[in-house]
Amino acid sequence: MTRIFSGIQPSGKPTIGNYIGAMKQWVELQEDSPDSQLIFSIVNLHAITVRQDPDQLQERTFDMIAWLLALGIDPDQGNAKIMVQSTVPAHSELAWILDNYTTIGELNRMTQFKDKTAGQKPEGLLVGLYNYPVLMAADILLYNTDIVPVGDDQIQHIELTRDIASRFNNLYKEVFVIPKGQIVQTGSRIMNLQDPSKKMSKSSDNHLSYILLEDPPEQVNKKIKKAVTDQYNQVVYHPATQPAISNLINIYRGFNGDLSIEAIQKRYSGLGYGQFKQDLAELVADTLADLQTRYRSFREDQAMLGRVVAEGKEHCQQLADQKLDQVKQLIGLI
Ligand code: ATP
Ligand code: LTN
Repeated sequence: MTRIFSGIQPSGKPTIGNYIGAMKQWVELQEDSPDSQLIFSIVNLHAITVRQDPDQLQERTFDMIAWLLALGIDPDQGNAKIMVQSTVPAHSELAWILDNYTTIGELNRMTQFKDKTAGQKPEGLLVGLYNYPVLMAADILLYNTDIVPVGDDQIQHIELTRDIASRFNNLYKEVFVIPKGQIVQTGSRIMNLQDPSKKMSKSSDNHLSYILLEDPPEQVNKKIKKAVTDQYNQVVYHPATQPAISNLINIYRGFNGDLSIEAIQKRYSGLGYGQFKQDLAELVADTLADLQTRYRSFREDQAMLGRVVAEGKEHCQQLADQKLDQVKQLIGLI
């Protein structure tokens, strides 16, 4: 049986980057591999590596669960579970243990940390943000995970997880499964609509830089219309020389995978950016409108959301405690 684990931070509202790079893939995996065991975690302990408003963090945790349900993750169906990271203490406990099998040299190489702290004085940076990848390794390793479906920016963290796990296994015995990262073919890194050299991110300050899953059609239209483009006015896919239009093509494909890149280029040949942007806005807005209807009905059902949290906790605590006990025994902790 293949075990699949992934996570998303409740650090903001989910964007179409999260959807195309990660969440859509999760739903497909759930449907395509009925024999797999899947766990999707709302990683609220990761979210506190950046200061959060407590009430908002709680609300966003439930928002994120409702989004996963709206997209089609179905914990009642049996093979997929949704869990909130802070409800299973073994995540934090294993992270502390793995800290002692991870070097400062390894953490210094993490590009996400470097990007998130660029220009700040090292003295004031939080230890949690630095240590973030070790907690992620703990999340993954607790569940004998084989596959971790993520966006491209997380691959380096999964490589680190593999290194930590192998080091531990070599020192003691084969207690950890060595996981593999998995990214989607197109759209594994959706870029910022205002600056295609940066990743689209839900915690960006510029609301024109991202499209939220909850954005109404007017917002989607406005953001796509205002999205920066390249200078050629041709719908051509060439990420190196025409990154802005290539990003919009990736978004198009994220919402309609039936059209190949070639087919899109052909359809818009000679039409310029205007027509393409208009069609893209309509495609995105229509798809999101359907999802938003589903989202609202799940989000209103607080009793059901509470049940999902409780069941996820119960399922995961058992598995995680088993693994944690094995680890503790191996290193002499009682
Ligand atoms: P934050 O802005 O708070 O750092 P984020 O928007 O980058 O958050 P995460 O919660 O860190 O999102 O990521 C959840 C999943 O979504 C991860 O698998 C991540 O790789 C994926 N993801 C995030 N942003 C993008 C993007 N722009 N394109 C593709 N995948 C993405
Ligand atoms: N760091 C991830 C979120 C995350 C995660 C995980 C992803 C935390 N734990 C375990 C996959 C597996 C991010 O997207 N920023």
